[in-house]
Amino acid sequence: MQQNDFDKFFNRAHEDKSPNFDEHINVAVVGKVSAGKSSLLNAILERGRSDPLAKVGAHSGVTTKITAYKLDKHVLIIDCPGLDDVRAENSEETKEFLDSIDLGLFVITGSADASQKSNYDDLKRNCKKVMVILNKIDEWDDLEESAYESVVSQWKEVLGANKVYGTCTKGYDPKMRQSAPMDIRGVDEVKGDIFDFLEKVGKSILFARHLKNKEKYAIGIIATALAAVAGEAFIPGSAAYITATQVVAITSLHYLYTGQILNKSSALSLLPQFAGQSIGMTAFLWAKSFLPPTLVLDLAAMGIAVVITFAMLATVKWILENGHPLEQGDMLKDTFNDFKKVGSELKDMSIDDLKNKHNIYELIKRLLAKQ
Ligand SMILES: Nc1nc2c(ncn2[C@@H]2O[C@H](COP(=O)(O)OP(=O)(O)O)[C@@H](O)[C@H]2O)c(=O)[nH]1
Ligand SMILES: [Mg+2]
Repeated sequence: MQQNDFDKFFNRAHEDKSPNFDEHINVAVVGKVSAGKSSLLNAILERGRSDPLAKVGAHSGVTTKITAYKLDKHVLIIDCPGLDDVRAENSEETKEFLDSIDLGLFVITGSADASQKSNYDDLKRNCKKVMVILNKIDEWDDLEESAYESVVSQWKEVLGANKVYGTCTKGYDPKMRQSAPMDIRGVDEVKGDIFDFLEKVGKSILFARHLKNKEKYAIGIIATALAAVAGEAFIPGSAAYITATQVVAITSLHYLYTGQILNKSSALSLLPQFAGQSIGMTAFLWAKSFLPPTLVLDLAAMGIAVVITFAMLATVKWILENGHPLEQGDMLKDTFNDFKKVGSELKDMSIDDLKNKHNIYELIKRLLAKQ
């Protein structure tokens, strides 16, 4: 394979795989005052009592009915009793928001209330996806299990919803005793489904960046890349495809930890540095140095490509997590060599094992903890 072919394959694959960092996510959190919308938002974003994003509990009669949280220029969350309150604002920004709401979180509490149906329908009409969340499930803690189950089915019936998530998000009210425990339940399931949805529309990374704990998402990026590399080893142009996978994963990790978009050529120029050969070596020569120059790889080369990709991405994750700049060649090289040893057991894995998302996730987590 020649440099020209490599570039051609690489550029095409890079374009296919790269997330669109210019996208926007709009989220509407809708529910009555005091339903726990602010608390839920804090819990979803993994905030603690001491660093909430949304102020909990304080409701003065004069505050406006809507609160907007602009997490960055890509992510806007609006918290309100109903979309009509957003319409009433009637600004350029609210119009844009209303025209493209990705996700609606409809927050309810207590026993079923048919008067909420029109609000819910309005939300459904205006969002790509709506999730109904019954908050304050601790209200049923002392009752028979069936009491909670029947309230859930009543809510489903009055709203015409097929799923109701149950959550508890108690603990963010500054009026609470310092020693009172946080009581967070059901939020992981909500978060998981939010991410599945955002993944489908290619926007999950824009949201993940705002989580306090980025480890899980970072491991997901590495797992996806390793499965891709294993599959790409046997297709024509494999070295270029594998390089594109590596570059996209590096760019994604970089965005997750820093919020900055690393451009393609900067990411490409990092690759040879893992081998400590930064001067004059192109990504093409780097790929050739560990992959045979044929168009199609063999099984042994696949194992090497997987280990090297793991070591590279684990290194990038480690460096970013620890707040170091990526440009430090010596640090890249030393950390890369450490992770190459740690990752050597990946060499003997079958493609099927590498493509089993759950297993590979657990394995990567274990390997990362070894370092
Ligand atoms: N018992 C209980 N109280 C909660 C729960 N979630 C929030 N709260 C409390 O409900 C009150 C209103 O919460 P807040 O998040 O400000 O609601 P919002 O007006 O919808 O934003 C606060 O005192 C919260 O501490 C919960 O799951 N259970
Ligand atoms: Mg609130």
